[in-house]
Amino acid sequence: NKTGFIFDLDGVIVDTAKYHYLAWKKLADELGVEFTEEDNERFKGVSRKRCLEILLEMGHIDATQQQIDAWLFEKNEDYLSYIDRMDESEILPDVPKVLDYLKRKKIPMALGSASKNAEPILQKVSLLSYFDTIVDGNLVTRAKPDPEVFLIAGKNLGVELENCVVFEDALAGIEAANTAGMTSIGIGDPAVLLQAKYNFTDFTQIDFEFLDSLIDR
Ligand code: G16
Ligand code: MG
Repeated sequence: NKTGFIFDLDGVIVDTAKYHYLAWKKLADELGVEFTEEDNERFKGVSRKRCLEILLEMGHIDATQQQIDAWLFEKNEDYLSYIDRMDESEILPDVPKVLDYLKRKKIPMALGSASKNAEPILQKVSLLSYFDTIVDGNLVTRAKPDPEVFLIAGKNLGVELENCVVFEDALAGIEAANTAGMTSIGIGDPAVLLQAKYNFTDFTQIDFEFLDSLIDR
């Protein structure tokens, strides 16, 4: 039975959350909305559009669609200015070790992200070639915890859903993977990612033996 691996982007492969935060913070300041790093936790894994909705709710701000589109554009332009400066040094610890190992074993791999900027980011950090399919915010209409992103990824990989393994750092992503009937692996705080089948603080905690146990089922 063929196994496939699906990786979330932000919080799993790179820490772009810090750049999302800076860009949202700038917009929040302009709008006079208080926005802390703790608030930013709620934005992880959530689509850009939904993030702005939450921000406007926080500030009790009503806006026209035209204003909303302008703010979404502005936030993204600011975010892209940070992305533009990214390089390999921003890959999270031991991610290449795991990607290399799976690639050598010819295991199909997908990216499953809510971001519309997933491809340029992977290109910036030189990891694009590892993935057989990129399923991102440009393809997906229903945000995590809806399983759509992972269902498309599994289909594109040609792997049965129960043979897909998902790495996720967000609670909504773990829920999405579980709903899809996939094996969920939480990357981050185990106290937060309670519903994950397995949990690791980061990829340095994952060894080849564990990866083999997922492959040979
Ligand atoms: C990422 C981030 C979210 C961000 C979303 C959309 O998701 O975690 O904070 O809001 O992408 O990003 P963009 O504005 O680039 O379309 P993931 O699924 O990679 O964790
Ligand atoms: Mg994430």
